[in-house]
Amino acid sequence: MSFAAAKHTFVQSTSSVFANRKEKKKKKNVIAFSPHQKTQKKNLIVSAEATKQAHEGIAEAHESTLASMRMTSRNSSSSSSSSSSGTYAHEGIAEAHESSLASMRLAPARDANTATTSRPSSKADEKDALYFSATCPFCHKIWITMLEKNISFDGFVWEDLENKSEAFCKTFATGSPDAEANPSVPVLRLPNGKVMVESALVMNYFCCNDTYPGVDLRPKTAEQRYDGQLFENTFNTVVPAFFKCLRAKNEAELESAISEVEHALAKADRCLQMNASFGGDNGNYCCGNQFTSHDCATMGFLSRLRVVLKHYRDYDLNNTLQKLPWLKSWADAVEKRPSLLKTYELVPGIVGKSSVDEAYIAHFAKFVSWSSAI
Ligand SMILES: N[C@@H](CCC(=O)N[C@@H](CS)C(=O)NCC(=O)O)C(=O)O
Repeated sequence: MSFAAAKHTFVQSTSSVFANRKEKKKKKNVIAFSPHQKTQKKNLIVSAEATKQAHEGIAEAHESTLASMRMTSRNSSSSSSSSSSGTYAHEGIAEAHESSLASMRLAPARDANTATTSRPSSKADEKDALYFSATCPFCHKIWITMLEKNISFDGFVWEDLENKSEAFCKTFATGSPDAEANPSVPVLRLPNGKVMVESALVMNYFCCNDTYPGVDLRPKTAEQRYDGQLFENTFNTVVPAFFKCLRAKNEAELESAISEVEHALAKADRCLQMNASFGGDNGNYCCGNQFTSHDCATMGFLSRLRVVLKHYRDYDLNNTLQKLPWLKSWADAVEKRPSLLKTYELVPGIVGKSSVDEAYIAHFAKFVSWSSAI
């Protein structure tokens, strides 16, 4: 199918998606989380039992990684930050990036009063720490990467985002370019005290570091690197649109946000169509037959679109994928990866939910204020 034809079908399908949604709106009420459920989530503490289950379910090579995972201490009185606003650092990143490019100029000289030559410091204590959330889609990139590369890592610190530990908040402030920002996972602290933030960068640290040889997830050729990165950047424009869907306050806002989701996915589909290495006998990963970090950086978001938007907004990702054949082939390929399936298997035990879907739905509850009666 040519792109023009696919696009035409896509536009048609978009209107029928809305028609279907309006139909269903009369039939079903979206379940919004009650204040009681929210409180329960707030008080969530990963139990020793859940941790044990996670240990038991782990693949052999990854066993030692999770075997020593530890929860941080919960000293709420000294915690310097609250996450009740539900801020996602990634949200609106496309716009933020655009405006930061637009305003890129020589930085003004620092005012003598504010200039500093000292560095923010983090105590080196000979121990890696990766502050993490099992349901966070950004952390998911790193988790998949580590499983794919068979990285044995004993520094996981599973953060409860509703009750952030002091150690996490301090470490984030040490490494973030914006020390005042709401602390977000993932954050990696190395034994020498260096702190890294931003999931894509931490993921690449694990991909490019010879300490973790494993399978090479970097595309083999420069052209494939281009194609993989173009796909990753383009696919990830769905992220702010996804949050807009959740935050929508009325039907009109929701429809516009859903159009943005569909548009982002149509662009990702087009990237694959334009990529000569992709499809059929060439293989259905975004760089063709080689599974790469660009797949790791994107595939975890499919389940959020599928499960979370279905639950809160009655949006059916499968309907959209039917109209986007290249993206569907990619989704079919990456969603079979044992690494991804392993994370799905482990999530419920780590966060104390009965299924991975329930865990993801709970993770995003705080973003949904308007309950569309779909
Ligand atoms: N751009 C960041 C986004 C990270 C992010 O938004 N993480 C969420 C969890 S999925 C978070 O920690 N939010 C802070 C909060 O909930 O208070 C990245 O890619 O690492």
